[in-house]
Amino acid sequence: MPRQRTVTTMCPMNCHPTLCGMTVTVADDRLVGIAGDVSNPDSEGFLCMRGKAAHEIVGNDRRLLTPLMRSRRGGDWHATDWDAALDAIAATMRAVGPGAVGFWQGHGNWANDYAFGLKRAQMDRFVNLYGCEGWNPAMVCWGLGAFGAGLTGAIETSTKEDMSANSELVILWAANTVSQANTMRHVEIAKRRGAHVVAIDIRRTEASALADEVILLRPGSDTALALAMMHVIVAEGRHDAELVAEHTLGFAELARHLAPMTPDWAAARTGLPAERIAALARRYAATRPAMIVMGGSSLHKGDNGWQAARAIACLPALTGDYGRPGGGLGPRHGGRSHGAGFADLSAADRRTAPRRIPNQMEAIVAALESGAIKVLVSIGSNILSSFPDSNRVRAALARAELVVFHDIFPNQTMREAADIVLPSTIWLEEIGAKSTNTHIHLSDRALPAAGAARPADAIYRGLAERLGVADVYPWPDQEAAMDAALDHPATGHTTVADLRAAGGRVRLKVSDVAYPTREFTTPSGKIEFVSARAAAMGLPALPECPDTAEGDGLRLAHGRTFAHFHAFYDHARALPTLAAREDAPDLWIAPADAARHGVADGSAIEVANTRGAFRARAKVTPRMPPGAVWIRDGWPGLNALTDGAAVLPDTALDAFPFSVGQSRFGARVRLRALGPDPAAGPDPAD
Ligand SMILES: Nc1nc2c(c(=O)[nH]1)N[C@H]1C(S)=C(S)[C@@H](COP(=O)(O)OP(=O)(O)OC[C@H]3O[C@@H](n4cnc5c(=O)[nH]c(N)nc54)[C@H](O)[C@@H]3O)O[C@H]1N2
Ligand SMILES: Nc1nc2c(c(=O)[nH]1)N[C@H]1C(S)=C(S)[C@@H](COP(=O)(O)OP(=O)(O)OC[C@H]3O[C@@H](n4cnc5c(=O)[nH]c(N)nc54)[C@H](O)[C@@H]3O)O[C@H]1N2
Ligand code: SF4
Ligand SMILES: [Mo]
Repeated sequence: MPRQRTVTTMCPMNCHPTLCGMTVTVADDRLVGIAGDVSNPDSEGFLCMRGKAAHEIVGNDRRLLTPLMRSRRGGDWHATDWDAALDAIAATMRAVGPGAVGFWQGHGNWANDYAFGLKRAQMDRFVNLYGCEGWNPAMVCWGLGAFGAGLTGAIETSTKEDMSANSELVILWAANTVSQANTMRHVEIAKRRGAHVVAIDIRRTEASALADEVILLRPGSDTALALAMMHVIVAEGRHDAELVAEHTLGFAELARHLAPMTPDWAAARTGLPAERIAALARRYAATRPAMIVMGGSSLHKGDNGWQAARAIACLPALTGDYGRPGGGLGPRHGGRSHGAGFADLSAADRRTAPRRIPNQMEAIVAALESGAIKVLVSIGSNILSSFPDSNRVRAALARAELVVFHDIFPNQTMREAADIVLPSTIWLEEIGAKSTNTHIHLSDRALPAAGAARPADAIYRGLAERLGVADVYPWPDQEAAMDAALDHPATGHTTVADLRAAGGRVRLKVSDVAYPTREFTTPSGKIEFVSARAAAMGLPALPECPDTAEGDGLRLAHGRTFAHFHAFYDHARALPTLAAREDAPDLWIAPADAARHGVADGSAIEVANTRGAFRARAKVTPRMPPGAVWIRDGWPGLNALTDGAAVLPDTALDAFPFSVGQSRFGARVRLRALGPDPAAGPDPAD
């Protein structure tokens, strides 16, 4: 009998604020089983179907296990070794110079690092010390929403435990079960305690099942709803005048500004009856404490941009809910608790060259187009799938001299745009840690590296050695690097050895309630209804609802499902369980819109606009209101439809430590029936 041992680790997907504990059993360096970690206080043994499917990563015959090179894109790959691959990369980098080299990272780099930030910082450290370009990935994800909330003054979030213990009203504002399962367990506890639950979405979601009330509005109209709620609260004197006077800036201007933004005004924009809007505002004002669980990403893609977050974050300030247990803003992707932090090892203060290409998605694409960036190294990101306006991105990548790709499976970006492939270790073959809003969890190494797979730090070390860059990896090993990152008051200066001794985790020294002292994240330290900082950036000082051009066609809205993590694992085709669960891209269409376009449920359709076309399968469902369509992200080719234009001017990019230069991701689309056979749709593996 081989000797079995059990290792405590974390699921390799980053559904933050949900991150789930996992125990793996190994025998003779082979995986025997994966189970939910019942001792994990965040997930309490829960693993969703994606987490359970993670065992299909191990020993998967589609895995990348050797470095690959090809002499021209579209040509055949041939196997090589790390030394030859790194020699070739370093030679091109030397030839073009640091200024023409860019490093980009995505979620794959944080499979056992999310919200700990060591692996993210290790890329940045190489970038800073070598003096090349490198961008902060928050901009593709949660940065824009945090920017809007941050202008108002509320970036921190309160914990799920605070919600279940204290909230009397929970508003799930573009937040869904499939993207943050562990939060929802606490919504259920709050509900059993008597809390009222409202879900605001553009379609009837999985979270609707939890809700006492479901409010379905037009995509991108959330700013109008939030402003009209503020109008009702202020016009009817339902705000907390004392706390508003003490902790906010610009209330009188806000009150004047809100005057025309009546429920009728918002009804025309949201499609909701005015009485419904007024009733929601009155319930919100009358119920203390009330927690708004604001979506992290999908809410801020398309017409809302940052404005919805800016406006929604004003609501708890009117009712005096910030700093109150059970009140304010709840768990959000990318959000952190009060007091959270880790040591920053990115050597940002030692950058050897000024930055030239800003943290702006569109600027990266433009830099590839102009030749300002000639070498792109992509670590754990499927950029052709995740960036909008992908036809433009593909053409931009085609101009690069060298595209390097570090991943565990092939995907669209590798097939269409890469020149050199470096195989990555999987989460079980590395040591790392992941942080929830309350804990730091060790994700310990369980298996030896398969084939020639190596972690990302092998790239930085190998290139630094060849290019003569000092101090890129000043630690004896990754465990020592982790100890350096853990050396922070928020962890109690813990170490990997301490974490192991404590069963894999320590509680962070954080407050469950955000802004417990009501010192906010603004220049004034108050909640800023009027923001001089916004005005200085050339943005409106007060929360505003931009009039979005209507345009032709159906609005395309985004989100997640149970069966995918973005485009992980070759767009989920490499894991049989996930591929079987979603065998083709389903586009949600309202019955009336489907009838108008002659589209039948389950039939193949073309979704198109002036930027591009995408083939999908029609999911005709009364859960989707007319006027919009919805699809989950991560399908190859989907982003051919979406808008890559920058949302914010460059003047706004440095307001916060995280990056905010998101592209719009908006799209209006038209549908065309292709026939009854869904097999006419794309095979993403092609
Ligand atoms: N249309 C549309 N586009 C979107 C979104 C949307 O809602 N709609 N959402 C956006 C958001 S919020 C995000 S965060 C981005 C995500 O964008 P990215 O961060 O680029 O994520 P993926 O496209 O899934 O690419 C991640 C890659 O990492 C690989 N990977 C997995 N594990 C490992 C590992 O251990 N090591 C390495 N090296 N690689 C690994 C996966 O196989 C995958 O190919 O997409 C954005 N794009
Ligand atoms: N299963 C799964 N979970 C994930 C991820 C994943 O890929 N798969 N990715 C993780 C990452 S990186 C991120 S950024 C987060 C995403 O975090 P979130 O944005 O919080 O979650 P989503 O599920 O993408 O979107 C939530 C809801 O927003 C709705 N929505 C879309 N547009 C609008 C709108 O204009 N107004 C309103 N009111 N609602 C709208 C969608 O219908 C969806 O139900 O999820 C994380 N969790
Ligand atoms: S919810 Fe996310 S983190 Fe939890 S098991 Fe599922 S995929 Fe993993
Ligand atoms: Mo994201």
